[in-house]
Amino acid sequence: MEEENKVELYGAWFSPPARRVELALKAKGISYEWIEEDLYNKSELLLTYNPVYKKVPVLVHDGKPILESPIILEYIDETWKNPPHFMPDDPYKRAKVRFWASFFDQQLKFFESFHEVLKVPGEAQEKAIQEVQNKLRVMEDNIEDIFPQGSFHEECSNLGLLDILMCTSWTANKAIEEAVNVKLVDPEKFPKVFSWIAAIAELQPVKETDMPRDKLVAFFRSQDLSTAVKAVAESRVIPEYMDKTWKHASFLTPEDPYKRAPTRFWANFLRLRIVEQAIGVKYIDPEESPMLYSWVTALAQLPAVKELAPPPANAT
Ligand SMILES: N[C@@H](CCC(=O)N[C@@H](CS)C(=O)NCC(=O)O)C(=O)O
Repeated sequence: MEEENKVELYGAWFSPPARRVELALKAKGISYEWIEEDLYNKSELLLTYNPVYKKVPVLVHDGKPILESPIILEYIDETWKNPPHFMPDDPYKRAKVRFWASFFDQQLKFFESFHEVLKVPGEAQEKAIQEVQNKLRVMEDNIEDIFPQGSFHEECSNLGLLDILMCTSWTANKAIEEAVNVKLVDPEKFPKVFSWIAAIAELQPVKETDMPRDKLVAFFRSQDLSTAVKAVAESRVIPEYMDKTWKHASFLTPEDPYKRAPTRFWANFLRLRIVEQAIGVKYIDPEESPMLYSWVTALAQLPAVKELAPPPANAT
């Protein structure tokens, strides 16, 4: 028989959605067991509890799994009715909180869109930064809709659902800013958003559940594709140079310029596959593109390619 009121939280140390749930449990004074998942080698239990997304966080309460962090936060609020109350009583205010929570997760994507900035080099990175800032601008310009009195501090003393969403991505986002060396939540451009986050960050349960910043910076630096992609992309030039210089073993680029063009074009896919292996991010879906996937997978298995490929990503 299940132990009554047993609470388990499946999370990953670097996961802002998992931190949301941890902060909610801490703020309400609920005892729980944290179960660290290796997201590159997921446990059978995680896959059983969350067969749809196979993601953390999963809250297991008395043996019942609850999925998706905003839904988990509401579940916690409705099950443990002591303060802080994450949702307002008034249905209209509740609707507004849900509206902004949805904007936060579906549009601003406070963590994912920052993470996107890590994955792309050069102009694409500038575009990704611009996109994040356009969404932040929407929040900045509408902050009175979130806090009608315009007072964050007063409202922050009762940690609400939006506060939780905002502050649990903050340390990870700052770590990304540091790893990539860009300022995304610029206090001068977004003073209201910035001071909101700064006020929540001072609350005790927020401090207690904060993520290890240095470890995050190192983790994100190891994932910084803006430099990794550049290195691999430039490495495509070298085989062509070798081919042209030592002509006795020409195996890489066809002589015919027309044939050379597609070779260069498709070389990108091999590059992506190697990058996938290095950082554990999937670009080529084996179900959507089975032939392409099996070709690049076979190539990546060649001893010469294998020997030189970067080591696989390690999540822990
Ligand atoms: N919408 C989900 C997002 C959860 C999520 O993206 N979790 C990531 C860690 S930050 C994960 O488990 N990734 C594993 C994977 O994608 O395979 C939530 O809010 O709970």
